[in-house]
Amino acid sequence: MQRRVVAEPYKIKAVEPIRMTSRPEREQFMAEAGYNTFLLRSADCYIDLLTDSGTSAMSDHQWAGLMWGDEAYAGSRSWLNLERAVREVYGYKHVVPTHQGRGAENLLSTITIRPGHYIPGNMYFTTTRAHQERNGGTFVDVIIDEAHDAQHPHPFKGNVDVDKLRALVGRVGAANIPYMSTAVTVNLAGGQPVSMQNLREVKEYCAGQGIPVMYDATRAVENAFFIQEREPGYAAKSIASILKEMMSYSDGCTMSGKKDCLVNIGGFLATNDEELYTKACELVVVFEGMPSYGGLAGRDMEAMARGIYEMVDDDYIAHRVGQVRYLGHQLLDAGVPAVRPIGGHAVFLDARAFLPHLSQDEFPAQSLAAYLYVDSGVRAMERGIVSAGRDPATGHHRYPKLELVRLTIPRRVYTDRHLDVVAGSVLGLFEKRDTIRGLRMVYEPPTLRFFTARFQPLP
Ligand code: PLI
Repeated sequence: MQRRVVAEPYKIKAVEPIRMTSRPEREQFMAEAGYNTFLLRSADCYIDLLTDSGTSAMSDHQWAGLMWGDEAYAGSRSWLNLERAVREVYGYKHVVPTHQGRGAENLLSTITIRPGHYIPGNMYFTTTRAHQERNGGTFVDVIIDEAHDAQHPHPFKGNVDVDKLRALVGRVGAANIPYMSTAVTVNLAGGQPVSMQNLREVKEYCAGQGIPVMYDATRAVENAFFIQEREPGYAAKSIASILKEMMSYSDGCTMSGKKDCLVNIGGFLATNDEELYTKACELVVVFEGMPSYGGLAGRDMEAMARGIYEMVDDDYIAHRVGQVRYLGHQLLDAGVPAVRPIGGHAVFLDARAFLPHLSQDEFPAQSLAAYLYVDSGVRAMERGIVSAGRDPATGHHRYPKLELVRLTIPRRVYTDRHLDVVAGSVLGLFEKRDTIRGLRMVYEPPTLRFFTARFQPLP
């Protein structure tokens, strides 16, 4: 008898055609793009798993919200709806809208970080660290060691190691730490969650030291799902109530609405701190716009407000994470090395283990992503040495332990059948992995190099 399956908690109302290209075409496109998947045209990608950022399919209710958006320069109804949604669903007092997550990171970093400051965080994220460094700060990784081990099965691999945090405070002093930066979930660790217990402990410790806790809440709903699934005492609680409790152990957050909030653009800074809020309102007008639109059209704020209520639907989030897992387990079951446990937004191939014959200087993850595109038109993203960039102090490459290719699943966009195609292509490459060669970098921009760097194949 067939096992009961859980299908998508939505049906399809509009479709966007996609096109398969020929292998010679893809070889040419990849060469023209300098072996950097960021530089491909989307029309040339059959299944686009570059990112889950801004690539979600909006609901009919959100699309209706676009038409309903209030485009008034000041005091727009859509802004008030967004403010209310953030207050109700996340529980913060104050909201400052921004054009996307890095706009909020810019506000937070510019307001709080001074040269000589240290910012502890549970693994770096590219744009977050770039803003910390731009303001003279130094990022310090205080994630648990297990997070750097692709194969470790820890259920909450995003957890902060409170001893590492304590050691940093002992070394540099709490006065030199403007805030603790906690990401829920941790993107570059593989979309790994932080437990409620850890969030509570970190807040308790930081409160004792007078250090504010700021979340990167970009994928906090996915984190809430893992807490519901894995942490004792949470199985019967709703995603909405778990999210609220998570947020209660922070003083505020930066947010890229392009992920959890199911929109194509948008973000915000939220906080319970009056002084940070006042300063953010003063600064946002310089970079983004009035504190009542922050670089967003009224329709974008309306769509984000509606997305915020949709994202905490228990069926939606269970399906979303389940679909990522559906792909991940096909690969793991066939022996393909990927980060375990499978995270919330993506399957991360372990390029070190996949291509043990390549050194990290030969950019194994960058190369594997290029081969995958040429094989099947599937676009993935490097998350390894190229993304890690150079140490500003020494100018040398940073060598992250995790050398990964991210297969990122957009929300409500692809069917399981598309993911079967992806799995088939990865499995085919795994069978002939010995033939995969490395790359050399021929162009490198000074910051966030992964976006525009160019490569050539090694002989
Ligand atoms: O792309 P933004 O500026 O809306 O958000 C920046 C950002 C902040 N934090 C985290 C955890 C992110 O994942 C993030 C953006 N992520 C992208 C673009 C991604 O492809 O993962």
